[in-house]
Amino acid sequence: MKRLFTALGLLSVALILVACSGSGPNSNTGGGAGTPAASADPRALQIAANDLKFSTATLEARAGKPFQIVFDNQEGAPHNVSIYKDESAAEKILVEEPFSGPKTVTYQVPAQGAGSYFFRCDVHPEMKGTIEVK
Ligand SMILES: [Cu+2]
Repeated sequence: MKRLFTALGLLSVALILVACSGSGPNSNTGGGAGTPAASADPRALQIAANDLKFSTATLEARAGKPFQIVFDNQEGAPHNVSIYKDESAAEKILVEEPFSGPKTVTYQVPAQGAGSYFFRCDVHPEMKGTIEVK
């Protein structure tokens, strides 16, 4: 029985070590709120929402490579960052559930070809911008 407790003790130490080693040099991803599995890529695109506005209207990503968007919703109003082929929003590239802040969520965006893409908050369509992929 004593051996079992020792094993459990070692296991919890291991879990704590794993939990602590998760945060890399990028400290911009909030206090462990968002998605637990995704460790933030240092090249991840950064965008925030506050006062019903995005912090930027232009994002840039590399063509042919999956990329991440770290979205920091700083207010209680629900927002998302949805990506569409163009402003008609007819062709979806990434559409995730809007969420209320303050909270940071990291989106995983599949690789895209070079071009100019449209993003918006689906709740507030006047919150919008362009992702340049090149
Ligand atoms: Cu919104």
